[in-house]
Amino acid sequence: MELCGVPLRGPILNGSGTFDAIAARRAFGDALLERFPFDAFVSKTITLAPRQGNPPPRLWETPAGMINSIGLPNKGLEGFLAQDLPQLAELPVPLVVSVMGFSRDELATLVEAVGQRPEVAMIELNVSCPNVETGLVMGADPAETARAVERVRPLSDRPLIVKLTPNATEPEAVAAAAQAAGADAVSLINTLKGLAFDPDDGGHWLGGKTGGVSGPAVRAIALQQVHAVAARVAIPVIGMGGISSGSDALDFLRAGAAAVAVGTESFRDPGAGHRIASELAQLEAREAPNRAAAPAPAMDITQTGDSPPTFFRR
Ligand code: RRO
Repeated sequence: MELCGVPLRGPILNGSGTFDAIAARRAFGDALLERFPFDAFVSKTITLAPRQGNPPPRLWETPAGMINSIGLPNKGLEGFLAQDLPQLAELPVPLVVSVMGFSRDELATLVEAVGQRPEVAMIELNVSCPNVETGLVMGADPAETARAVERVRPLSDRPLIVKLTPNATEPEAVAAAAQAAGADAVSLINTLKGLAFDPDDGGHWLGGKTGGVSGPAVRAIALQQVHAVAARVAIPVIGMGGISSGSDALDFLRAGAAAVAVGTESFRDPGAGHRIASELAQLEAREAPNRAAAPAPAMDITQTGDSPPTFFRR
C-alpha cells in the first residue's frame, strides 16, 4: 500500500509520542529493527526551542484509558536534527516527523528545516496538543488551521499530515480547511481534554493541571469523528483513538480511514502494533471471501439484536 505516495508495508502507524523508538532500541537492541511494530514511525512532536515538559505527575489512569499531561518535552529543532534524527533514520520504516509551532513563523522554520532532510518521508503538523501553557490550539479553528497550512505548504515538498483535535466544534470543518490549504492527509484524533483530582487532597493530580484523555475510553468518539472527516475530505485520513485490537483497527478502516495508528495500547504492550497488524490481517482474510457470498440476514421481529452491555469488552 501507499500513503501520500510513500510506500508502506501495511496500514499501522504509531500515534505521535506514544512509542519511544530510541529508548526501545536501547532496551531491545537490533531485535526491534527485525520486528518493528509499526509500518511507519511518527516521532514525538518537536518544537523550535528545547522544552522540559510539564512538572510531574504527568499521567493518570482512567477507566479504560488515561490522561497525559506531558507538555511537549523535547530537545528542540537543533537537538532533534543532531541527536535523534540519525537514530530514527535507522528504523526499517518510513519516518514521519511531528512538529508544533507556537506561531506560524515557528512552524515555518520547523517545516523548512525538517523537510530538507532526506531521512524524513512526511511531516505531521501537530495543531492539536492540549497541554500547552498558552491554551491556544490552532487546530480548534478552521481558519487558523488553514493559515498555518498555507504558510508552510510552499516550504517543503514532503507530504503534510495535519493532526486534528477532537476538541473542536466541527472537526470535519477543520479537516476541510486543511485540505483546501494544501494538506496531503489528516490524522485524528489527538487527545480529549480531561481533568483528575488527587483523591487525598482534592487538588489537581496532574502537574500541568489538565491533560489529554486517550485509550479505549475515547474510541467511539474517535470512530465517529474519523467517519465524519472521511466523508468530508478526499485526502487520506489516518484514524486513531483507543485502537487496541485488529477488530478496532478494522472499524476505523470501515469508517473510511486509509491507515490507522496505535497509541495508548503501546504503553501496555510495546509490541501491540505488531499484534494488531496480525489480527487485522486475519480478519481481512476471513472477511474477503465471505463478503460476496454472505446471504442477506433473515429478519426476526422477535429479536431486537440488542445484548446486555459488557463493559471493558475489547
Ligand atoms: O506532549 C504532550 O503533552 C501531548 C501532545 Br504534544 C499531544 O499532541 N497530545 C497529547 O495528548 N499530549
